[in-house]
Amino acid sequence: MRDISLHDLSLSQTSSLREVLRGLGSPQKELPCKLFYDEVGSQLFEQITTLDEYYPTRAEQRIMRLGGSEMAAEFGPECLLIEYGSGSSQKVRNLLDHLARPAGYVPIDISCELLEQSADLISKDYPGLRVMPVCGDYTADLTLPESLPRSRRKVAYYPGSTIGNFTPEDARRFLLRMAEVCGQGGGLLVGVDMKKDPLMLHRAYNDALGVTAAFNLNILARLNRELGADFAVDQFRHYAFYNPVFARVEMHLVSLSDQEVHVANARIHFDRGESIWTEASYKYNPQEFADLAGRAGWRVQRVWTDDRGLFSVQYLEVA
Ligand code: AVJ
Repeated sequence: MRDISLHDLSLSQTSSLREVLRGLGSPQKELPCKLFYDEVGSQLFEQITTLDEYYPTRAEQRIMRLGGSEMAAEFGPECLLIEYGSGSSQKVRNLLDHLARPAGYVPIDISCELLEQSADLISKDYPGLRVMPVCGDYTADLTLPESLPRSRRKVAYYPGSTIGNFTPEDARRFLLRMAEVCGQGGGLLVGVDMKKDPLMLHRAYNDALGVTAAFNLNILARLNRELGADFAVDQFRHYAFYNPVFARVEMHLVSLSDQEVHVANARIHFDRGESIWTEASYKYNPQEFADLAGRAGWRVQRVWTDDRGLFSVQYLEVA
């Protein structure tokens, strides 16, 4: 069963143009990482998840495969599952396989093409499940459909350690919003990447095949395609590193020359060596994440990790 029509959002129609110009106009230039996920970028990300160096996806998949039935038991029967950043909707299958009479599944994603395909596949594989895809930017004021099915519990599912893309303060605000959406008795299953050997982190964001570099650079190609910008993509270098002071991986695009770029009506100057900061990916140990979530009204009920302690999946309830 499939409800709801998808409204497409292209860059120029959204607040994103303003965000782009503000980001490129600030002293440390930056672009919001959600801009990675156009159709090309979403495909590149899917490729990243298959790379040898990119351990998070495999670690999380394994945790989900082994723990899915325990997680579903925590949710209880007749829950409504709301997935933030559902992408290809693969991980959620480990939950859907075990849920007792789920009230429905609401996948939310910014890539409408991918969302549409994935929702169709889920509907086909789980006949009888109500699937209500919502295409949009959940970091903005996205509203869920009003006619959500009645349920015993709303459970937000936020996999992939995407929560690490927020600063801790923004993550706290977002956790607070999810607590509001889920309400009293609500649940949250969240994937959180953990602190570890910085060399392992470095490799995960600097893969040998250069897929992560292509993913990062695609953001410039996208601005060229959708905003008529004129970035010389070969004049920028993918640069990613782990910053232990902030416990985050930073991804940048560094200008290889003094150059001018036009975006909409703006002219933007780059010095050689100047960077655009495109992504932060914060890493937490379990106690740090529990403290952060606690400040947003959530209490950690249970934590699953892989045998190497690389990644965690945590179940929380509104306190
Ligand atoms: C899926 C957003 C969590 O930060 O590791 C992968 C995205 N960036 N390689 C991450 C990403 C570079 C990924 N998230």
